[in-house]
Amino acid sequence: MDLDAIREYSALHAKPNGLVLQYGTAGFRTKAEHLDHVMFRMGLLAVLRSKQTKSTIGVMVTASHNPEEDNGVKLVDPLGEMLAPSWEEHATCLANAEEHEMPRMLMDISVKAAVNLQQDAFVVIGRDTRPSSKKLSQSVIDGVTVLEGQFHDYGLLTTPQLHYMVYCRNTSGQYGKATIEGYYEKLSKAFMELTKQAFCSGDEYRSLKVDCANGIGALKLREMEHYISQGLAVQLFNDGTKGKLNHLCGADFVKSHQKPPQGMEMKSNERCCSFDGDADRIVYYYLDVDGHFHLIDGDKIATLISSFLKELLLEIGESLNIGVVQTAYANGSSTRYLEEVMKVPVYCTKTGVKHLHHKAQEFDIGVYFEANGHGTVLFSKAAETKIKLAKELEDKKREAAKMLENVIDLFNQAAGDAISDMLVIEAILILKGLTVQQWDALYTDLPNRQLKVKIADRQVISTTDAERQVVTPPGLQEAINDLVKKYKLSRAFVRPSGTEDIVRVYAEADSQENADSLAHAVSLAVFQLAGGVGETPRPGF
Ligand code: NG1
Ligand code: ZN
Repeated sequence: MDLDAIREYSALHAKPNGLVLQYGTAGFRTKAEHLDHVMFRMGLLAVLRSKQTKSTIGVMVTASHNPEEDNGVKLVDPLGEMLAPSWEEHATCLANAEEHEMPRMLMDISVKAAVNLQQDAFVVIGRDTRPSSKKLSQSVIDGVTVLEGQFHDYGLLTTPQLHYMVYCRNTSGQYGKATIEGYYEKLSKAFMELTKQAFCSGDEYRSLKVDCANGIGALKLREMEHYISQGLAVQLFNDGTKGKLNHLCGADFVKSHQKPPQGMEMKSNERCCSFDGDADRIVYYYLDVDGHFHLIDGDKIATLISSFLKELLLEIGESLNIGVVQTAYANGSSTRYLEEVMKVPVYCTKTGVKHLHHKAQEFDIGVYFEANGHGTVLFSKAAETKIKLAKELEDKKREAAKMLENVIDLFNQAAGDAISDMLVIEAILILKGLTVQQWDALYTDLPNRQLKVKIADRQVISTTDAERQVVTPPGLQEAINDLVKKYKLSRAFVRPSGTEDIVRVYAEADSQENADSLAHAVSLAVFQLAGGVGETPRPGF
């Protein structure tokens, strides 16, 4: 390690004194202007991680659904997974080291993690469409270069596309070609093969309106359009030519406000969906004939997909176990429907896809989705082998096995991917001849409300039981219990956000009015018992 060179280059990406950031649920995320040093240092860290794992490591520059002025960075581990927890700690230490301590910190990490500094390193880099992303990704490259790592800059990519590239490169191309064309070819081939067996693919299914959040999803869907145009015509809205990224549009806006994005022309009963700013989340929705808005969130996506997979498994007659993984934000109706009607086991983990992903790996087929539309399906190697073998069986079983193989290819198994998820959903709707209303009617969501509360130090709130119960501060859980008792079909929980400096409050109840009122009452309890700052939460939202 050439410490003098590191010091010299680091000075060009100097850390503002006293700034402290945390590698959270989605890497580092804050205002773009505070991130230059973090990017440079993540370039350095990616090189160490690559040397240690003897694999290609990814670095993605994005702040997903957060405002355009924000940015962020996260590292992608060899199999397209989120960074290992011990390295999240190294990332936090390295990002927060004051300028003069940084080279020593880098040395400490390589000793602690037993990195062989002689090993070659390779890093791939992707970025979203934020105005700040290009310069910030250049700072990542500076970090990689000063440690003499090799790199490939993919430029503009969706987050899941970068995960895909990392996975392909570390599996010697077996999973697919590590190029953007490779990604489009793999997904579109599986989609076209899966849907060609459909009897009814009338006009109703041909066209889908997509709100791209004014982000990278628009560019990438446009590139992909002609690969899938025989099966699906996508009509893009909020494609970034006019509006601001994630502003009044995108999956997060639609899910949290429970209303259509701006800039989208919706007619009644038309199938519409929204991506988020880096295209790893998707939610569907439509307006009914009375003009009422219906949201189809990640929970209903998981339900549609798992019921389809269960049917195919029955057809091939294989006893593969299937499980659905959710978080506490999953609507109570979805959990009940999955367990009681579909008889599928459901598990709850902490928020953040890395937790869901980890749990989903315990099943032959693990379906995981956050309510906000971030998720995918994981197939174990054993499941893939059994499905492959089933192709040798009699006709009907063979057809089901072939379909399952296409589903495996369609899902970006490296990460939740709005484009993959969209294609799987569209294929299922076509194959089953389901309209968006029929899909929505599987069950009725319990009315719910999510709120944010500002407190002095969100770390004073600690939780247990997959974040459904508060441990500290004392008295808060008791207060929530008492409030919940006042409403029917009610549930509420609070947890500190991992991506924003706030506490999130979630409540559901038998009516929207009651869900709103419970959420407000819980917000007040948080404000009073956990050190609220600023204005006292008011009713309404
Ligand atoms: P936080 O800010 O920790 O609640 C949010 C989402 C997560 C996940 C991460 C990463 C909710 C309630 N939380 O996390 O599900 O997507 O961002 O982007 O939607
Ligand atoms: Zn995202």
